[in-house]
Amino acid sequence: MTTTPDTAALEVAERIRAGRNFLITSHRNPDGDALGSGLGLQRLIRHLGKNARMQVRDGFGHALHNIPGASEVSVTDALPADYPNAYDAIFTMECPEVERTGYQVLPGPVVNIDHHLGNKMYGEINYLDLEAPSVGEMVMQLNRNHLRVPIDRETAVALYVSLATDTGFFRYHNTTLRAFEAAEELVRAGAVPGDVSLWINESNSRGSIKLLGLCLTTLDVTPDGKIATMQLSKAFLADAGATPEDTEGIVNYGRSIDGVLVSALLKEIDDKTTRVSMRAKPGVDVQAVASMFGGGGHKAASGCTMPMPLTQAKAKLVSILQEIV
Ligand SMILES: [Mn+2]
Repeated sequence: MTTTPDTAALEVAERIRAGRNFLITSHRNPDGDALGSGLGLQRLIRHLGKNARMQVRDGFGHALHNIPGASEVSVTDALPADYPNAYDAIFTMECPEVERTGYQVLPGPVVNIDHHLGNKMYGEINYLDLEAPSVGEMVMQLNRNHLRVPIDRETAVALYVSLATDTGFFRYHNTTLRAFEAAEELVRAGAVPGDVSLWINESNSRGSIKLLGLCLTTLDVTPDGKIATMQLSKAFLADAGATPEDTEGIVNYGRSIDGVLVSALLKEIDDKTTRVSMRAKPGVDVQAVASMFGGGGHKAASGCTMPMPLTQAKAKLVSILQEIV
């Protein structure tokens, strides 16, 4: 029997209706979709008179603190002591592998909600929809078809953040009719796109812009013009007065160059470990490259950790990328 996204959504709705106490989490280094989808779901569950709260393993930048409910999200290393017994479900938003949560959620009543290719289906319920522009939009489908809670302004803003950030503010190829239909519903419910854009796109920290400047000085494009790499050595963070969250988005600058098909940012973790973020234009699948090193993501945006120093990782990565572009 094949499970369609909507039959899985029905199972999720039944689980919510039957229960009363829920935990919500997402991946490490949570982004706009992680937090927006989780906080949107939290508000819908609370509207049904049930308890839901969100916790994540890592902190997040001040822009995302503008999402309604973000100040209530607990950033903590461990699940509550009463997990799993006291909970009817834990929702793992946007996590293709269970390890991405940074928590020991298994064994437990896990509801896996995600739109990434290659999701490992580790949940008791796996609500997966590869066509969804964002996981927040999947929460909207769950609500529209099954929960039927009126979406208030705060919920709309949280879900709009998920949609806008995952589509690159309606620029990427996941900016489908579905994405605009979701946007229409959220704007009708009170989300103000200009406000969200101001606090996401135009409230960078000084450290993040200084860090971007340092990384841009390392920009290297292969002779064929197709692969751009940048490096982020450990010293850059201190020199720029930046935090780890300030590295977000830097990799996109390489992809924005005319003719470049793949951009990679190589981050020095220590002298034996390099973290790689990759972004691709359509036609190139960086997820396939990330998976060679145990990483994941999707075709256009993926990441992995390479067990070697930065310089060696760069040479190895470029040679692999040259074979696929
Ligand atoms: Mn997403």
